[in-house]
Amino acid sequence: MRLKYFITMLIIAQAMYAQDIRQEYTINSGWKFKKGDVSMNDPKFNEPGWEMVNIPHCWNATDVYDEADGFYQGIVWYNKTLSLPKNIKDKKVYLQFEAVHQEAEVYLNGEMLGKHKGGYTAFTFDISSKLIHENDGNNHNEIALKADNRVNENINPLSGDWTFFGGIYRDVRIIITNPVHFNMLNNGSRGIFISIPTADATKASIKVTGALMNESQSAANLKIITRILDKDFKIVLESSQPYKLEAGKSGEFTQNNIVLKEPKLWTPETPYLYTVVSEIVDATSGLVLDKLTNSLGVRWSRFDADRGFFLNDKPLKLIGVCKHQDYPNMGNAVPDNLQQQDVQMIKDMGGNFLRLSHYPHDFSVLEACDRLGILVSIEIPLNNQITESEEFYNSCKNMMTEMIRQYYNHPSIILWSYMNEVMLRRPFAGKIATEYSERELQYFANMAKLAKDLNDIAKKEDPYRSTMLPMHGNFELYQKAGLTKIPDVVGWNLYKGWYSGEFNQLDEFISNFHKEVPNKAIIISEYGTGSDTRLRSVKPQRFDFSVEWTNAYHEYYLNYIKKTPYIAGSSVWVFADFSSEGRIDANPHINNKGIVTQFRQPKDVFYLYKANLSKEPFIKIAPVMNDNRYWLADSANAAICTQRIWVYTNLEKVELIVNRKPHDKISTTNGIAYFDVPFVNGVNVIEAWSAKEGQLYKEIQQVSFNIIPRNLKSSNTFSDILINCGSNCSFTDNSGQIWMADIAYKSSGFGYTGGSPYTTWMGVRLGSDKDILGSEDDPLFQTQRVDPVSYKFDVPNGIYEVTLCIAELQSNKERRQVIYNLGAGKDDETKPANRIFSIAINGQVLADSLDAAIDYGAERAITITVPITVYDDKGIDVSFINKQGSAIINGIKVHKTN
Ligand code: GCB
Ligand code: CA
Repeated sequence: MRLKYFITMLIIAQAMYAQDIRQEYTINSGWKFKKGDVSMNDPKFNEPGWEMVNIPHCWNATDVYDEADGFYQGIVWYNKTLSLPKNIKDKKVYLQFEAVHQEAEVYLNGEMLGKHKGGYTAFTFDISSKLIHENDGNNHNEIALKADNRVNENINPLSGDWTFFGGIYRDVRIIITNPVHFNMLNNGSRGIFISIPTADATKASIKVTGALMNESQSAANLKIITRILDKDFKIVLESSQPYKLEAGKSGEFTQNNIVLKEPKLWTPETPYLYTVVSEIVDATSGLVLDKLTNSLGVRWSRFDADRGFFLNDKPLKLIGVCKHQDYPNMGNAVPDNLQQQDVQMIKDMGGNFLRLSHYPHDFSVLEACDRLGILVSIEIPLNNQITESEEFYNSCKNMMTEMIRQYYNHPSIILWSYMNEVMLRRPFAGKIATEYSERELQYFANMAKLAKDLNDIAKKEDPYRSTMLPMHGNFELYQKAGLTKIPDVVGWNLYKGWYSGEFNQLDEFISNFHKEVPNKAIIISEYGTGSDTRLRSVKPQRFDFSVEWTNAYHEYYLNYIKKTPYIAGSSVWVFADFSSEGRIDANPHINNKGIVTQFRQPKDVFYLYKANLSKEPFIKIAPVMNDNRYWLADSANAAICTQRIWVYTNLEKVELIVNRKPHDKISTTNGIAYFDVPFVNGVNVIEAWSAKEGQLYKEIQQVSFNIIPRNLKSSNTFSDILINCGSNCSFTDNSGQIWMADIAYKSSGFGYTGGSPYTTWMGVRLGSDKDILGSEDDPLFQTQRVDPVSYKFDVPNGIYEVTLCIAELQSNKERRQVIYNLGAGKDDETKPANRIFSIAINGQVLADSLDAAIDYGAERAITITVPITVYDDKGIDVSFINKQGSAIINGIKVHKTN
């Protein structure tokens, strides 16, 4: 007995000498990949057809943006030769995947290791017994993985407004431990859970729980040691517990005698992190057998239905954003540094809250939140609806357990969330939305049961954090199903003033909810509007995707949120524009509600938030990304064009200097100061100055302005006129040309006579949500003027080119419904127009009996360019002649060639 023990120790000692306790490293390089299925009996890994890839990898990085409907959703295979260190026969070896979307079946040397369902959580296999060890001690083993990203009715999510990208898109790693080790097979978690059952400013009691295993041949006499290190990695506390474990057995442990005096508290301003080092030590030899480190932030939090959120007993308004994880050209295979850069940007903006939607994100995101002091809500991808099957319920519950265990030790997390807008799709809805059939009531009951189960899991796993259920703006439905009662916090996703209604319906909705359900804390878990930085408007309106409508919306919402004490927090939908393959907005396949673009360039509203939230003195001239402008002179004789600019700042007063002359000095309100600026033709230099405590802050923006004269004939400065027909927005196209908002004809100038803009959604929306084929300039073609008499241009004599842009928007082409667009599809946009018309320029018919839908195909961009010589001071007259139905025109350009 003694001898055996001695020998075991010797083996361990040697092993420890050879390598440091636990080895952990990624195996991301050099994988093979192939679309389609293979047979594990004869997988032909070495035959042609396999592509070499690295992890993170996503097989839909580009096909989600093309003009064809859909993207590759199906089976794929990965394969890799795994070279492990020599002589590890006596070790335990684990293979860990941080995420595979969404079903994975993993093999080692042809034998199945197991399956995993769900695309956003980690999973680990013990591969020790299946490894092949060669005689020389080398290890060459083969991993094969089958993945499938098709929607599966028994796995959540069933549907959603984001792309279900396939891939092994987060790190894959090998972990090698000694036979005595912390539990490696607890739902992909670290196996150790750190919590703070009680804390105040004078002391915090820390609890560490976990499990360990003795997979050696003999009983082990151990110590479990927990050390707490301060931020300089000095030990401030140590706790040790003797532990005996029989061979082949596993056991749990709890250490709750750890009391930290005068703890440094973790807050958004001072995100102080301690480090917890957990060790399993051989009691006899003193050798460390296993070791894990985790971060610890000492903080406690609660929600109050009337007074909002409290961190460490102090009120704190949570203000921040939601975020998806994709990046252009990468899909979901986004490197850690880019993910962390997002969190840094949110911090720089002054945000203190991040709702990780609609699924758990990469661990590196949480590390950044811990380090930077951003509070987090994290959720499982259960979205829109449920399947009433045990298998589905179990998939939800497993994901909830996996999520909580895997992310447990991140101090930044304050909310475990589940079920986003789960009443949005109502599979058993009757014709009248407010009437509920027996079947639907049954569905609601099943839904409530699942919500209750998920909430119970969260409470059982982690009694120290709160829960949230984010709902869409239909109070009655969630109330009816009993969902508003279940979580600690009700999240409201509200789009008043975007999908429906007016901005101020927000107040009505929230105050009504607070009255009806007075004991529930509220977070506005989503709010936002689409904006395409190519679209600008001086007459913004709902659903025009202009930057200006979005600015007005956020100004309203932010003010309301700030002043309403019972709103605990809010998260903008959404941090960055993101891929949603099935969505058709101004930029098809992209949801553009981001406050930064897909490439993370800030839009105006990013600075609105910064001006309101950040404490660092800051000043920014806006609109941003709009330094080329083009509009009419103020009057027939004027050489200037007056347009509004504004300054976002957290400083009190701003002085504006325009082209080196003082222009105006005004006080800021809610972070903004507005100025009307007289732009001159050519380059304009705008400076904004402010001062605080003797320090000067300034910003400079250059705007190059192209002023179009009101009287074209007397001018020799213009060369091009471009009009975005049927739209109030100016649009910058793919080649950088600016198409100005539609304009009525005035004598000696230019513009339309007759007709009206094409509207949908019963007149609410200008233009329509069609993916225009054959063009990147969708917004130009998504809006049009219907039944115009003519467009006239009173240009001087000369040689010109006229370009006509046309697309038939009305067709019965099969389309996928974007369910979020609640007003869509209700009018004649789905009926073919069957129109035939001719266009004449200065009396000469050039497009005779054009039937755009038949000649070119509906929803396809058509451009026709015609040369024309203007003499006799006739100008240009483009007239439309209806043959059947009404003529249309989507854009028109006049270019002077000499
Ligand atoms: C929502 C959903 C989110 C969508 C968003 C939108 O309510 O929760 O997934 O992307 O609205 O943009 O419509
Ligand atoms: Ca247009």
